[in-house]
Amino acid sequence: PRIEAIELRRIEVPLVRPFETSFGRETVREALLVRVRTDAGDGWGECVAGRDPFYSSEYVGGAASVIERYLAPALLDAPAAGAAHAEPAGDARAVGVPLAASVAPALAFVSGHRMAKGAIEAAVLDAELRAQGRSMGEAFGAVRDWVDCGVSVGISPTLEELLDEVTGYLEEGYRRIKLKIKPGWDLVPVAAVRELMGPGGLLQVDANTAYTADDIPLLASLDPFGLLLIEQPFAEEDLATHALLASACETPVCLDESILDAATAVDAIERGATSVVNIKPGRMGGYLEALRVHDACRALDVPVWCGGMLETGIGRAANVALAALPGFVLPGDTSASSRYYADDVTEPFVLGTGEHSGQLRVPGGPGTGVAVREELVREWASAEAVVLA
Ligand code: OSB
Ligand code: MG
Repeated sequence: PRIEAIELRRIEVPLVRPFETSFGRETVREALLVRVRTDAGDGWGECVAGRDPFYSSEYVGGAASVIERYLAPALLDAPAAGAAHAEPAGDARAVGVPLAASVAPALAFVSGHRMAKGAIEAAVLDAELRAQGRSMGEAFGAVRDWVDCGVSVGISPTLEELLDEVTGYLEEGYRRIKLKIKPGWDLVPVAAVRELMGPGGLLQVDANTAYTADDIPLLASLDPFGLLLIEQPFAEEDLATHALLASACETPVCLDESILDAATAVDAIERGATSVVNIKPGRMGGYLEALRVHDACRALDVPVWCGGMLETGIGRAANVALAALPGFVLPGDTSASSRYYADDVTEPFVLGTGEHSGQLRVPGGPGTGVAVREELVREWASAEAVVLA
């Protein structure tokens, strides 16, 4: 197939409750959706950048701009896949998606902007797989039909509200709780939630870079709470302090922001800075690089889990497919749509019941396997659609 047009659609979707992290508080998800039109049909992708450059240097306005000015023109001017851009060698699972595999090499001339690149690649992958009648799970190498789901719980105004929120999620069936922490909101909420869950409940924390090396003793004092992992306590660039913490505490250290691609994942593992990896495809430039990170971690026996960025159903569908790979041995931040949104731009993801309580089913239809409700994309638009052709 050939890419004929790339459309940028910005939407605002209200969150069912504010989501507060060490870097800010959001009440609305400002999402950037990308629709790719090919001669073999359309595909949708979701950019994981936030409204502001706080979690990452990328943000929605910057991603839209770099796509409009650099990325889309490069793809629209490129010859059909297979001609100029051969499929990268040695990448077993990209076989069969030559157009999607041609995207990253064609965009490599732009430095960084992985979230923007990843959104385009996801849309191309969706279009290409739909044209082939193959699901993302099948293309990625899924080994299960249902994935274990955790939930990421924001910083609360009070301990009481936190415990109410966590209680609700446990009643819904979530298999793991992740607490957002920051200096001043760490030991006390962790102790309270551990008490609520009992010793066997799966519990982990995410600091989103809010701590410094001076906090190593404090973070090590979380050890008695039996956490699954501590996610990204220090700055994105600072592998050394993560390695210091790892040698000073029992709780596994897990990197999120620092993992830019398979090479940085392997480097961080070899340096002892991470012993578990949060895989967020959007942060790594797309699902094909996420597969490489998965494979590299698996080869090193490092467990991975699927992160999330408050995705709408478009990004969620692809994340759930990815989380069905064998190396994803911990529950992901792949929560049901209702944890975020009263209404979604696709059919909602709903937790299973019975033996599938706390799980989401991997979509089986072609591409992402979900349908985009275009009337909602129009209704929720926060900017004019941009069509690049
Ligand atoms: O650090 O994992 C993170 C959301 C936005 C930005 C960063 C993060 C998060 C989450 C939410 O933790 C995960 C989810 O989508 O449920
Ligand atoms: Mg994180």
